[in-house]
Amino acid sequence: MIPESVYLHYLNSLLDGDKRECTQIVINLIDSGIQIKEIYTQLFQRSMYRVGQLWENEKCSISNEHVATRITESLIEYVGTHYSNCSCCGKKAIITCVDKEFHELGARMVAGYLGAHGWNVLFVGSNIPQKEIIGLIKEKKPDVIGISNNFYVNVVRLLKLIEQINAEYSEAEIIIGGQALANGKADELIHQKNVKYICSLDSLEEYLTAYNKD
Ligand code: B12
Repeated sequence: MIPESVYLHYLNSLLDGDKRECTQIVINLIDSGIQIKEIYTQLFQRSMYRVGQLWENEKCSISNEHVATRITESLIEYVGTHYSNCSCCGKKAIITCVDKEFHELGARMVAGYLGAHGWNVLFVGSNIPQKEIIGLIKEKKPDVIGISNNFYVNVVRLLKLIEQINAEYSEAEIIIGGQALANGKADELIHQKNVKYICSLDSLEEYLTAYNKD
């Protein structure tokens, strides 16, 4: 558990755009044995959700939000590399965002978390044309495909992408996540057997435990 005082210190440093201080806080947490999931969710996700609220209420400018995003992006990579498990478990995942989706921090975290569990991860990121994703899937033949969708307008693109993946490469399991699918939306819209909605890193941990048992 990350202490509230550490979270608040991190949040203030993030809002100040102080990357050096944010990095030092993260290094201290790693040194004190805090694990990747806690740092990703209790520090990075929580602070970015807070940045979002401040931005909505016009208490944080667009440029401050962009700086916070950039700092978070690089620290997700830093922590992911630190915890990266070099003994590969033999499984491969492609983690991407749906076309026209610019939010990619959640997908980055999923990629980092899988990397820490020995998965070979190809992180594609945001705003990639659907045909490119399909091409990569057919080339790399992953065991699992992860798709992130935060902006509700892109849900239709997500449904089309799932349909096309299943038409062209039905061997993979598809995991989907992101805020556009929260509050029951995923259950309402997704009915394919090989598609699972995963709302958090806790759920991803459960998914991996079940996956390893099969
Ligand atoms: C940073 C940010 C941006 C940045 C993104 C930069 C980047 N490189 O990622 C920029 C400035 C580009 C942006 C743009 C926009 N944004 Co914005 N943004 C945010 C903000 C503040 C933080 C997002 C974030 O990184 N969160 C932290 C991550 C870690 O959380 P997460 O994505 O939820 O991921 C977790 C889970 O959802 C899950 N998960 C996510 N993906 C996946 C994938 C898989 C496979 C799995 C298993 C799990 C999983 O696991 C993650 C870890 O727990 C949010 C506020 C918020 N509440 O999040 C708004 C927010 C997401 N944005 C929003 C909006 C509306 C927009 C814009 C339309 C604004 C505008 N008017 O232009 C555009 C849309 C652009 C587009 N086409 O996508 C809304 C979305 C509402 C909705 N559901 O549709 C939010 C919620 C703000 C709000 N409350 O209104 N945004």
